[in-house]
Amino acid sequence: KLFTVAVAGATGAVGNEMIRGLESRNFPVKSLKLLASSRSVGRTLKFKGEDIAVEELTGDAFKGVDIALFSAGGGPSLEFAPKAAAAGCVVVDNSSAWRMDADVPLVVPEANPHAVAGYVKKGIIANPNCSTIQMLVALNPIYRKYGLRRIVVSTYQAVSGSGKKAIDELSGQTRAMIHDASAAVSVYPHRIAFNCLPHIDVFLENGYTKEEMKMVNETRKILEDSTIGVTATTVRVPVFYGHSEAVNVETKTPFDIQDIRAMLASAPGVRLVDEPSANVYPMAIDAQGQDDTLVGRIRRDESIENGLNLWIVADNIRKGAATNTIQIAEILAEKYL
Ligand code: A2P
Ligand code: 11C
Repeated sequence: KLFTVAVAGATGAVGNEMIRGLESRNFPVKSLKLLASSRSVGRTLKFKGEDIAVEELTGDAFKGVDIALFSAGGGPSLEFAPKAAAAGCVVVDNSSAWRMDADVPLVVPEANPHAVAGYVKKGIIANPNCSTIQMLVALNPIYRKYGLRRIVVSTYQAVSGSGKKAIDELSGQTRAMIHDASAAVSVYPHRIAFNCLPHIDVFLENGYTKEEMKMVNETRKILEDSTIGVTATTVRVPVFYGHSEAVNVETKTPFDIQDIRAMLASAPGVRLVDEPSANVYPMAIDAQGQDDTLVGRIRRDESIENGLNLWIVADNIRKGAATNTIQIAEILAEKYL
């Protein structure tokens, strides 16, 4: 069966990768609709060698569409996803707008594919935050076998997570600084070139950022386990693509470290990259442009019982956004529509 698919936010960093992913994964597309803001009307984008005109994202754009992949930001998702669903299409939304809605499934295909079935409630499925997705691709097998009491995560996140403007800002600032010129600051509150900002998304009343609380709340929802303790510090670093994470966990039951390695080596979506003696460990430059979640630096945390440390890296635009969204759409297409 072939499907009429729409990409909302098609001109953005994630939208572009969604179009490439539909093509490279050979998604059963009958026809593709590309939607963005009125600013982009008149542009064309390529899909399978053909030019497709960008149309404006409006409530009327979804007639006859079976599946809509949204990555146009939270505001447009809040407004247009229900309109798309009312028009009879299933929305897979990459924004944070719907993730914690009890009637919207939040899915990492490697961890909770069964949750896709819940799309019937609102016609919307949410794609988790990029930092949560890669962490759970790696932790899910450990959770299933040994349980998780607590997760302590620190992230090193690429600027592409903030969209195209931030990619331009890092390259512009880097160029300016190398030429001793002053670097314009606009996307972030401070210079990102040659700097680290312990600040992703907005600060909340509890002193955490929204990005940090997404990691806490989304993890519990996806694993369907509100007993897991999660605490996060999320940091923006001057990297273009690929989020890295230092993850410390405490399992519920004692684990065998060789078993953890063996499990991760065969876990879906994971590539074990862990030969420290040969300087082999996951790096953002190796994660970029591919779909695996790279896991390495696997070692026992000797300061507590049942403690484990890992270093987890993935392409935030691919597995962290576009690829995970398309994988959800693939489950929909194969099993439900
Ligand atoms: P446009 O290019 O027309 O502004 P990024 O995250 O890389 O900045 O991309 C954001 C994507 O979301 C772009 O495709 C952008 O379209 C789209 N977008 C942003 N705001 C809106 C809006 N209010 N209505 C429709 N599309 C939007
Ligand atoms: C970042 N994780 O790297 C963010 C981007 O909730 O979907 C995605 C924000 C979200 O800035």
